[in-house]
Amino acid sequence: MSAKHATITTPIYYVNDRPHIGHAYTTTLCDVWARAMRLRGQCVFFLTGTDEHGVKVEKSAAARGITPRALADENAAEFKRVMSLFGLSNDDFIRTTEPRHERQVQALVKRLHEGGSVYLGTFEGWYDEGQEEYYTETKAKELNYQSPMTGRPLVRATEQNYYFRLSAFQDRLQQHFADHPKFVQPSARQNEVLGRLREGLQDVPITRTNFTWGIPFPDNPQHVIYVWIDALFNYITALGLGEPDGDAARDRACHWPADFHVIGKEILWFHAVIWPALLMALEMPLPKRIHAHSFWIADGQKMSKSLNNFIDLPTIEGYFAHYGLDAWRWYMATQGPLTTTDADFSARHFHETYTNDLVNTVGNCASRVGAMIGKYFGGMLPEDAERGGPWPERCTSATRQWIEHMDAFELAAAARCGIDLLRQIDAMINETEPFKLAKDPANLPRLASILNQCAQTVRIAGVLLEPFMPSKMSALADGFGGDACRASPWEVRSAYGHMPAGCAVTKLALFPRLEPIGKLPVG
Ligand code: ME8
Repeated sequence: MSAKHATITTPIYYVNDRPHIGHAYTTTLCDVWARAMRLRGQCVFFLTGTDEHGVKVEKSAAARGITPRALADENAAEFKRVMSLFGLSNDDFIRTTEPRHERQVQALVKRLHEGGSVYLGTFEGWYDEGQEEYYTETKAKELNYQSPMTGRPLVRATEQNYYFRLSAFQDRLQQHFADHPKFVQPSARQNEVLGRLREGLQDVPITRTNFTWGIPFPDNPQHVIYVWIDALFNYITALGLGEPDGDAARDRACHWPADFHVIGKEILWFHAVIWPALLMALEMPLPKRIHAHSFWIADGQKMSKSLNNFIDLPTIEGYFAHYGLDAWRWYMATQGPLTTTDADFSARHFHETYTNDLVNTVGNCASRVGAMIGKYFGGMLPEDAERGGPWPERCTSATRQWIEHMDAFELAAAARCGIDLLRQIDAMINETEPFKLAKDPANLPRLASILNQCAQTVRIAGVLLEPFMPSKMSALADGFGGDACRASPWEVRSAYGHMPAGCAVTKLALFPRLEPIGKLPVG
């Protein structure tokens, strides 16, 4: 049987901005999921990249006196560097200025044009220059004719453009939402989209003539393909689907449809309505799910360029240096704005999470169990005459729930499955008091069973936590069974009792107790 395919994508990020916490967040979430699916033996394709065309890039480049391509090259390189700094395991990094992308976008747009879903016409509407987005009259009025992002007035704009016949897909989209109640998650977001969808859809312009930094419309190059249409196509151009006979498609077509497009809430409309309609027009399958998370905010305030309060790369690197990369990933995946509420990033909360979850629970549990096996059994896993007691069932159930949560992209809940096992182990140690049992040799068999059960369970918890903290959990796996256990396929690795009696168990110091980051001497 061939492995199940698992495909996940991040938005592709604008190169007119430096990488910041928002980009790190979405990409880390996808990375956790991708690692979880790889752990389960699935054939994963995890895609990220950069969105490099459009007026914003053209303007930022002009402001610096360089060409748009020079700006794009510089910032795309920076995004790539950051991805590797963060230990992100993406399988591809697509840039929209790459020939493979540009070629396919033209081919796809040509197909849409020839099929009648794209036509030439005149458009007039309320335009948000900062966001490069048109609004309907109703929406513009609601916004008081001001950009919701920049506050600048919307302008009345008229253009001859190519339009995408979005209005033709209203019924099919509504039907798709009705048939797939989890198409957009969280469900509150699906309702939002559906509400707006019911207001009716208008055709949307998909080309511009007011700038040149973009992909020319096939056979009419003074029209440039609108950056959003160009960008959305990345999800299939990376798989080669715009050239069905090409090499990329041969290897990668199996990865469509994607399981998840993970995005921030601000770009949901494009992903939940425009993108599916484009795919319908191309007669291609739709992605299975779109997960729109909320925002990191800082001290109760929206992070924005104008407030200059983004948690930027140097700040993030400060956290890496102090707490380590895995602690950062843990905080992102378990405390972030994964659902409908924004999450406040605070140094204090970070520190509390680090101390409670990682020092006091994961680190402490692994170190206690390793230390006792060292002390009472010379560092070798003792026999368990009780055959695991309640623990095999507890571990199986935790693993089953972990799988369900991962499949649903409930990452914080999946993380809890691992942490809860360790908390239960801690509780058992406190209850059974092995250090007291050890005083009487008659208790040796009982002591052996308890510590075997602890070790087996710690090892499984480590497996469940591995996608979140790959390097720390690799160290844990070294101490609990080593390569012999790690090299096994998922079914074996995730099974209770996989560590044989007699194998080495070592005491580990995974997460040192630290001072809060703010209390460090500066400089
Ligand atoms: O929108 N909290 O790119 P972009 C959490 N190029 N996530 C955040 C965030 C925050 N405060 N701020 C940004 C674009 N993000 C387009 C996308 S896709 C075909 C084209 C994350 O560079 C979040 O994932 O502005 C958001 O959707 C993305 O960064 C926007 O990145």
